[in-house]
Amino acid sequence: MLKICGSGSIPEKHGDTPRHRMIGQTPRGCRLGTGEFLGYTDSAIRQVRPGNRLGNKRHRDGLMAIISFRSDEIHCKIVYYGPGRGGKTTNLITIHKALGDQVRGELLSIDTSGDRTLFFDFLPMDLGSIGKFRIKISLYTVPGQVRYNDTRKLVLKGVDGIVFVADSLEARRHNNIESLQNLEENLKEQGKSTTSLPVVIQYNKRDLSGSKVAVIPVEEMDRDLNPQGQLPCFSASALKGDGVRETFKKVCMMTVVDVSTRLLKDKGMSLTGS
Ligand SMILES: Nc1nc2c(ncn2[C@@H]2O[C@H](COP(=O)(O)OP(=O)(O)O)[C@@H](O)[C@H]2O)c(=O)[nH]1
Ligand SMILES: [Mg+2]
Repeated sequence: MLKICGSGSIPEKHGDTPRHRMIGQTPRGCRLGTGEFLGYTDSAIRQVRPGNRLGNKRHRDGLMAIISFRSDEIHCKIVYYGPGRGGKTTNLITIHKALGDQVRGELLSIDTSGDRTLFFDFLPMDLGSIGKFRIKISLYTVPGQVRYNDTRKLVLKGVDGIVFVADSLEARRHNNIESLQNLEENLKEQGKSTTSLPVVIQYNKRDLSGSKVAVIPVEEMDRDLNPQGQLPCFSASALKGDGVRETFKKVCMMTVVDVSTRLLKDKGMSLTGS
């Protein structure tokens, strides 16, 4: 269900940092993990306290596509979901690096008992606006390991669009299937499903096909994860940057169209711009 907010914590202008300051201070000695190999340093990924942002009213209530009249923004939430070690963080870091300073917010991290949830906001300049409202998109990753399901549920609250990052390694086949089932179960608790939301599937680590490690053929991944063929799928190598942009562009487009369609129905607004 859509909710319109009279005011909110979204900064008046992009580039302001009050929201990030509200969340917490940069901790000393925060560890980086996979960011390191992509050239991200401690200062580029800021760690914030768990609970503050993820536990705010919007996420608790599971509301979708927040509208802030104060900042004239419609806020959409896209979550990168999938098995642990599949490449979600690599996707997010690659996207963050590719976006210009003018449109992207700071890359933030919440440490959730050993694994991290990364997120940042950005203004997609090429997706136009809805009525007088600018569109703002937040990208999130979830921790993939089975034991972090509570965090995944929290991150999924209020989701407007999903990228399911599947691991092409044969050894991870079962983890892909299990993670997709887990996504359906968690969405069901919010009264949603992968058929009611914009969902894009990414077959990641395709750079490993032809190498010594066994890789699942794309057709088999289709049979496992997209048997009806109704979801858009992209082959990718997040490590090399291949397919990351295409996946990201598709989910943004689908999400903005879906949100604007719902708004149009509810409030008589329309999507304008290019
Ligand atoms: N060969 C290859 N390795 C990748 C690719 N994407 C991610 N990785 C590696 O897989 C590991 C897990 O990646 P990460 O992004 O942390 O996965 P996450 O747990 O889903 O966030 C890291 O060592 C990455 O370097 C890819 O496209 N190809
Ligand atoms: Mg990760």
